[in-house]
Amino acid sequence: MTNEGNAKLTRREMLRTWLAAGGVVLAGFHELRLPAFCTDVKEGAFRGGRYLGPIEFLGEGRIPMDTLMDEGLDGRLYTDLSSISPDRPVIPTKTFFVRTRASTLLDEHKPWLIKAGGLVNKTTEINIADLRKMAKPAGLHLMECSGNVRLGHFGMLGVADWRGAPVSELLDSLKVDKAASHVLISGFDRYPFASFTSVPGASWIFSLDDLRSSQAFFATEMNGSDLTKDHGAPVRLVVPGWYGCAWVKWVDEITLLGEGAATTAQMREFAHRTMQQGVPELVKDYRPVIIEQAAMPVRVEKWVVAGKIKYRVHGIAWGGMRQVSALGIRFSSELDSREDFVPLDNFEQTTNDPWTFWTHAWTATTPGQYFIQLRVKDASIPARRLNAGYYVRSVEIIEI
Ligand SMILES: Nc1nc2c(c(=O)[nH]1)N[C@H]1C(S)=C(S)[C@@H](COP(=O)(O)O)O[C@H]1N2
Ligand SMILES: [Mo]
Repeated sequence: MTNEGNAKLTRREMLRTWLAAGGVVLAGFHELRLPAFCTDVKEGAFRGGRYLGPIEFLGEGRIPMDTLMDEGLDGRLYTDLSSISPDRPVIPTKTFFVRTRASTLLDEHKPWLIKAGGLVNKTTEINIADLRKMAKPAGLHLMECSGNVRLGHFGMLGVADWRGAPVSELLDSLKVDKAASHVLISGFDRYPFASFTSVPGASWIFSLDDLRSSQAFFATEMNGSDLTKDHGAPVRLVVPGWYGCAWVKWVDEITLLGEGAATTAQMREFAHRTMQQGVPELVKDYRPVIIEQAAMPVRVEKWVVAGKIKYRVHGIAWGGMRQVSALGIRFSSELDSREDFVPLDNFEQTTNDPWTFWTHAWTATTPGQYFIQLRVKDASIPARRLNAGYYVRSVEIIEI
């Protein structure tokens, strides 16, 4: 069974899982043929070397990856991020993570209407054809589930190429009252069965300013095709830079509200994961669910170069509002080590959204278990999750 909330493993649990899981796993031949392993090895520390295979991350569970599991509210697909590379920065729709599958009660082929009301001149219904007319290419954006868990190999994270209608344009067409400061956006939420893990209903209330500044849009297409049912067909909200919990799927209602609006059940459910202070009752006390700067390794490769074993770490950085010039990495045998972070070998961020790929060469000095941890050098950059160790991954090194 999958459980989004089950993110924390104690150190003892991790050690136990390691013992059960064993150490090094070599890749099948199909892995060895991936172009990503070959393109950039001409440069630097791995020139002339031979790739021996990937090392698996320990203590992350044995969940099937890239596979749709369960139904409805409990439906999940965890994306295997271990083979992503700069030449394929977009996750194909088929393996893009899913958190909550479409309800069997939902018929996306019936004429779909979005009810627009509240503090507007006149209550209206927006149809999909109108929305499609307003849609334009929106580019690559990253979505991460705020409950992106270690047990799912942090596979609730992905980048897609979107097309949609800007929220700001749609709001302008609605003749919004002066008194409106916020907007409730909600999605179809009727399911035939109760969930083991989630409260049904996805409604989020945004300030109008936040929606404008984030350049949010109502997406009708993903990766060049109409949205699939599980990803929110016929229309979902995309809020670039925000956690997925605000990217409402199957949008069927837009309601303009004033300052005093109360938070929705979903906002309250996600308060802890989105690092709010307590569980805010009022929307004005609920902070934007912006993804702060984060980074993690996605693949550790074992190489032999000039007769010596070397490790090549591939990773990603994502989130944040300001670009960072350097990221530090640390390989330590203790989670709370005092050792310093060293700058990543190859990291150059040109945008916060979507992700940035990086690599780093590492020679382990002794066999054993290592925690791989990253840190933003500039302490003024918000990175609470990263700094709290949320994305620490570990490997067992047998050969040095
Ligand atoms: N209507 C609706 N929209 C929803 C949800 C939901 O349960 N119902 N889940 C949200 C959460 S928590 C996430 S992380 C994203 C996941 O989108 P995906 O399944 O397309 O990856 O959708 C969001 N939109
Ligand atoms: Mo989520």
